[in-house]
Amino acid sequence: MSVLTPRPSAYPSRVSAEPARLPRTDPVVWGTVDDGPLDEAALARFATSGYLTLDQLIDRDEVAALLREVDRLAADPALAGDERLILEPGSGEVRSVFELHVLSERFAELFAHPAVQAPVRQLLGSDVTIFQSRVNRKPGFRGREFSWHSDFETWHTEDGMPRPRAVSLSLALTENRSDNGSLMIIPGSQRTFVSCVGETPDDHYRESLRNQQYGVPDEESLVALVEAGGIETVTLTPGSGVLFDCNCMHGSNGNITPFGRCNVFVVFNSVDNPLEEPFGGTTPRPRFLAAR
Ligand SMILES: O=C(O)CCC(=O)C(=O)O
Ligand SMILES: [Fe+2]
Repeated sequence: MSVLTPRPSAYPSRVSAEPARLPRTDPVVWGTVDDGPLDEAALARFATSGYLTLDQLIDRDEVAALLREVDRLAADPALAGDERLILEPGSGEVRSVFELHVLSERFAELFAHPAVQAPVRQLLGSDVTIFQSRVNRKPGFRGREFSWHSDFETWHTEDGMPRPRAVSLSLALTENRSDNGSLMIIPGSQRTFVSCVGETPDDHYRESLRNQQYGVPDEESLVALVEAGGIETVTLTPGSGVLFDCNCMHGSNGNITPFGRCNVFVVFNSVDNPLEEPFGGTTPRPRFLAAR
C-alpha cells in the first residue's frame, strides 16, 4: 500500500476519521428547457429528486438483440480472464461486463443515439463523453446486492472527476420489479455529499467491483438522507430507463426471485468536467472504469 497524498477538494472523502455531510456546491441541472427534449417539469423533477425515468427508449426487438449481445460478450472465449469481466463472488458467473461501448458496436450505437444523448446533454448543459459503461446482470435466485453508495464519491476520489457533472443511464433489458433487485434511490440525496471514512489502498478496484469496502457511507448519514427523502424503488419495463445524477445515493437488493434483472449502465460526463489526478492521491484506475 502506497502513502497517499489527498488533494484539496470541495468534496473531500476518505481523509478523516469522522464522516460528514457536505452541501453540494454545484448545480444538479446545468442546461435549460431550450437545450433539449425535457420540459420544465422533467427538469424540475430531476433537480429535486436526482433522477428521471424514460419510457420505452428502445423496442422489444432491440432489447432482445442487446440481451443476446450481453450473453455473447459474457461467453466470449477471447474475453475469458479479461479484467472487464467481473465475476459474482462465490458462483463465478459473469456479474458485470465493462466497456460495452468499446467491446460492442451495437452498444456504441445505442449510446450515441439521440434519444439517449439529447436529454443527457440537456441535463449537463454541454456535450458529453462516455466515462464508463457496463452491464450488471443480476441473475435470479443468486444475484448479489449493491450496497448504498454515491458513484461520484468514488469517481472524485479514485478517478479525479472534479465536479458532480455526470449522469448515468440505467437501461432495463429485463423487467425491473419491486422484488428482483431494482435500483433504489434516495430522492434528494444528490444535494448532499457524504464524506466517507477511511483511506483507499492502491489497486483495490478488483475487489471493490465485487464487494465495495471503501467509500462506504456511514449509517447515520444514510438514516438522515432517508428521513429527508425516503427510498424509491425504480421499477422499469424492458426497454425503459432511468437517468440519475452521479451523486445520488443508490443501491439495490439481492435477487432471490426467479426473475433475472439485467441492466445496462452508461455514464456520461460533461466535456467541461475532464478528469484530473485522483483527489484521494491514488494511482488512476484503468480506462475501462474511468475513460480519460
Ligand atoms: O446494478 C445495480 O443495481 C446498481 C449498480 C451500481 O450502482 C453501480 O454499479 O455503481
Ligand atoms: Fe452506482
